[in-house]
Amino acid sequence: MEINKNIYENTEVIKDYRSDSDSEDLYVVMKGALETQRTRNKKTSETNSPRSRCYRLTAVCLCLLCVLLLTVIIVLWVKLQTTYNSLTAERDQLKRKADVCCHESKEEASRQGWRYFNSSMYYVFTGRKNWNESRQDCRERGADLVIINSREEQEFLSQHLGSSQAWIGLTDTDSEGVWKWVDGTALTTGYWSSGEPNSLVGDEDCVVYDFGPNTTWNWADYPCTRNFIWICEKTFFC
Ligand code: 2F8
Ligand code: CA
Repeated sequence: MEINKNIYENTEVIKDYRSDSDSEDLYVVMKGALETQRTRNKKTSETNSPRSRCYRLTAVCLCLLCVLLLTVIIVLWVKLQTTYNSLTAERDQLKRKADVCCHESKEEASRQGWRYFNSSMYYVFTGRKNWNESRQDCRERGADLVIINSREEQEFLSQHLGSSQAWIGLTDTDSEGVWKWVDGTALTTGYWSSGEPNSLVGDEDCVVYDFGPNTTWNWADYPCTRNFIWICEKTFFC
């Protein structure tokens, strides 16, 4: 500050005693230098004020916080990615194991005489049982009484499986006239024999498939307590 003051005073002196163009130039240069110095001094005092120190501190803190947050995010992302990768690998391995197991079960069922059609395997069991006992037997074999979802399936059964009347997984026990499959789905297309269902002897709540000459329209309702052979179906997802 003292130096600036001197410069300024000297400048004034030079101004007073200027006599030619050189001293005029010197006066301009020194005045300019003085102004520059003044501006610098002002800036320095502003930068060193408590408020600006506080701003700087806040900015540094914010920067550190950002870096910290970024680090946390990166660490979490890497951890998440690692977990995702290991879970995916585990899932793929389980899928492969399940697939192998499924193929082995299919082969085993095939060796035992089950017939394959469109993701399912079928077997006609020739002991005679009522509808509930037949269903129970299927379930004990990891299957259920057959559910017929298409004309192809209906006709496949007649081509490949037996020559008698057999229980299928259709019943209206819960509500008379409302036919439901064993998986709880409603009957949409029925392949009833002519005149069926007729509840001829009173309560005929269960359905048989008649392995007769008609390979399509061959269902009839019968009392569930009657004994027939039965058709089980296992579905395979491999
Ligand atoms: O025993 C009941 C059963 O009797 C007949 O089949 C043998 C009836 N069929 C016809 O009348 C064509 C079934 O509808 C009936 O359930
Ligand atoms: Ca009937």
